[in-house]
Amino acid sequence: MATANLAKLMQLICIITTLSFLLGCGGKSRSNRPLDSTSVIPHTRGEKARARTVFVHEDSQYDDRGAGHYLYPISLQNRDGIFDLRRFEVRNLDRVIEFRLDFLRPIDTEDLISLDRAVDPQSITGVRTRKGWAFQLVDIYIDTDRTPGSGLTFALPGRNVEFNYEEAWDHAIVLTPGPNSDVTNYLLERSEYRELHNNRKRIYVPNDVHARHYSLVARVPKQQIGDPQPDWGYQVFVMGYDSSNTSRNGMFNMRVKTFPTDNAFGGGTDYQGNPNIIDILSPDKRSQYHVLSQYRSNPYQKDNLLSIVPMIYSKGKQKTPIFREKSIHNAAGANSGLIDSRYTSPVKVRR
Ligand SMILES: [Ca+2]
Ligand SMILES: [Ca+2]
Repeated sequence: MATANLAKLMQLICIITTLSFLLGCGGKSRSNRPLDSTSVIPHTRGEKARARTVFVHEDSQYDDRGAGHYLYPISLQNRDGIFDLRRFEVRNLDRVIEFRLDFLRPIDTEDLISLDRAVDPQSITGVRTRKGWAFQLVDIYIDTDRTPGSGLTFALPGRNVEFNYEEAWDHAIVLTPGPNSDVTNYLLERSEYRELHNNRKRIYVPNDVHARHYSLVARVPKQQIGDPQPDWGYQVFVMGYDSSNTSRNGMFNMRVKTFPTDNAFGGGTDYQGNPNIIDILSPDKRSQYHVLSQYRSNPYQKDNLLSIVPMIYSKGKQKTPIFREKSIHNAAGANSGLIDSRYTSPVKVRR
């Protein structure tokens, strides 16, 4: 009798398991997509009820081409999409602000590219992937006070872009797959970037950063940057990581040159003027290519003009930012071929 009951029970468990498995599977296509906004990552579960999204930006797909024609490094050409940001979300938790970046392709947790080993023999030991990802370097810039001229208008070294005076950033967060101390030491030791050195407290390299299947998730204590407000502006740069780039104009970003190499993107120039950024927050592909291609790159660095990248603001919660004509399109009209005077007036070259 007891055996018969047990058999029935086992049968019931089997049916329930099968049903829940079938209901849980949303088909093949879902498994290829990044987690959606309702997904709960394990370490936020306890705080889910209090979690509050203060900013969301859905970025274009297939715009991991920087200024429009950038090509992946030869060593990463079979990993198309790993630098393509799909979604950026900022959440206000109890004592921390959480930044979540979803990419088009899964995050590589191991650095298996032989090139990287050649560049950095230490990577064989797993040093570079100890945080769970290998190839993406990310800057997040935040304008917290919305006060023209308050904050910094230059980007971190090697990014080769600037911000508008009206949209100067107050805080930057750097997500590096390498040791945090590499960045903090760089900021501390490179006194030739005097303004950057003096403002190094504005730049935060979080310890609490994790790679998920398609995402990088970083948490920053509010005491570092304050309580997030709905009118804060954000910009995100997705770059390749190059542990060896600590040159005069470089801070662990992979360079974009004329032709791709194993350790550089292609589609830029062999000088120092083109942005070394592969994806930014942009209303669409076209506006991104337009913004990032407003540069002049010369053998003589003083003649260079850097692209000016707009901040993205969202007054309401969870709204895709409005297309901001004045900042993003050139004033003369996108099709005229003329460059907005903002881009051609002299720009101070900051070293
Ligand atoms: Ca994108
Ligand atoms: Ca973009």
